[in-house]
Amino acid sequence: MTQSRSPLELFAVDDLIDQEDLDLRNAVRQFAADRLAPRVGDWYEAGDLPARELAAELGKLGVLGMHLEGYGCTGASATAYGLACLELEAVDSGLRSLVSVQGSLAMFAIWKHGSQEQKQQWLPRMAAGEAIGCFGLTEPDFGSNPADMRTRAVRDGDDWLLTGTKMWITNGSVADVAVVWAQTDPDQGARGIRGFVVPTDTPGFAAPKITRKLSLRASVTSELVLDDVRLPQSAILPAAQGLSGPLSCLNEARFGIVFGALGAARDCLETTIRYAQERTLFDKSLAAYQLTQAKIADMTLELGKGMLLALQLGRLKDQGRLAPEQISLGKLNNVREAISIARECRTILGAAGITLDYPIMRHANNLESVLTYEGTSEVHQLVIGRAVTGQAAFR
Ligand code: TGC
Ligand code: FAD
Repeated sequence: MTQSRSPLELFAVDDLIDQEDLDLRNAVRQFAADRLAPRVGDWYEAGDLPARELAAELGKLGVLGMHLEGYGCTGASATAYGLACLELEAVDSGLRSLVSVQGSLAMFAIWKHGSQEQKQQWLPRMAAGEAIGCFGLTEPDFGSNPADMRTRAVRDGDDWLLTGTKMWITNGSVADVAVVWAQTDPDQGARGIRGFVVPTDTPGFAAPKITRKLSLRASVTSELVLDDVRLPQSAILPAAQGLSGPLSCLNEARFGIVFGALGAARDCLETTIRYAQERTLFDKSLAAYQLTQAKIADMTLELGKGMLLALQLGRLKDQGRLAPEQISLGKLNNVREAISIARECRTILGAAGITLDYPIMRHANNLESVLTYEGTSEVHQLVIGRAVTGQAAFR
């Protein structure tokens, strides 16, 4: 028997990463191993997690809005942010989601499109994990097609009245602040879809938790019900006009998923290799069968290729050159391959693979959500299709 090497070591991917980014990655990896991995199975089984306690710890670690500058944010590179997502999702996609929604969706929306007052009021507390944010774009009838959303903001004197329902909103029931997207009437001085910063204790706002989920169970998912929520003019995000406002935030979160999904895949594959080495079947180790090795070799290849793609997208983002359709390449490929790796790993574990004693089926179930949120695989195929054919086929 020769010495075994981990799949990503084989690609020497760490050679492509700056030392500063590696240091941040290693700090998140250590935190994940010490504070998250031992507890995540219980959170998953319970269908809940201590979001407030975790937000405070993640804030201390410096990963909330870590790729943003100023307002108490770490100001790390995009690549470091991606690597942090990878380490968190190696524990559970729900934990990466908590961080993605806080930093890339709620904080980024305020950081990029907000007023100075909104930034000062929310960003330092959100970076520290003292305030939790959520991002309400999806509605019951408008997921892939947010352009036709029904939530409306209408003028009432100097105020806005917000009415509608948002669906599948991560962190909704535990949030202190919701960034909510709504249609506005052009006659009322605003243009199309606009974003609003809504403190969740505003009368008329409710966020019932969605239960009975079989995926992303270590994550809070909610409905947002807005019933004539009265907001001052200062609640509108001044710099976001039209659908490009929310879509610009999705770019950030999708980028994190490009790396994050590989974390889930890495955990599945490393767990499976260890299991196969220890499991004896018929008269030898499961890892010593050619059929097992063919599976492991193919998965190693896809994990490494996904990582090279993620690092290339990270490099482009750090250079300010990353286009949305390039993010779609990464989100489509890496989530699709991660779910395929999780399912293949499950076969190698046999019955043991279906339990919470191993992370594999938990990852596989989570990746069903990851495949759907932040743009379904089909939406990303259509984005890539439009980029290479020049023809939009969404409608
Ligand atoms: P389309 O006509 O293509 O574009 C409308 C306007 O938006 C601009 N734009 C973008 N801007 C920034 N980033 C992008 N990625 C952009 N894509 C388009 C575009 O230039 C245009 O601007 P303007 O100024 O000309 O008005 O829009 P469309 O209605 O045809 O839709 C295109 C489509 C289908 C790609 C888009 O609607 C889409 O991406 N749908 C998927 C929705 C989605 O991903 N929702 C995610 C909700 S959040 C979530 O899931 C959180 S999960 C928790 C977690 O992250 O962990
Ligand atoms: P639909 O849009 O109804 O799509 C159904 C199917 O039709 C999919 O296979 C889709 O690919 C396909 N389809 C759609 N359009 C086309 C087309 N043109 N051609 C061919 N096929 C098409 N949203 C938020 O705003 N904030 C959040 O924090 C958030 N968190 C989430 C957390 C979880 C756990 C989940 C599961 C979802 C979350 N979402 C959130 C919602 C998520 O973004 C949507 O579920 C997603 O955008 C897809 O919308 P939908 O579920 O309505 O599916």
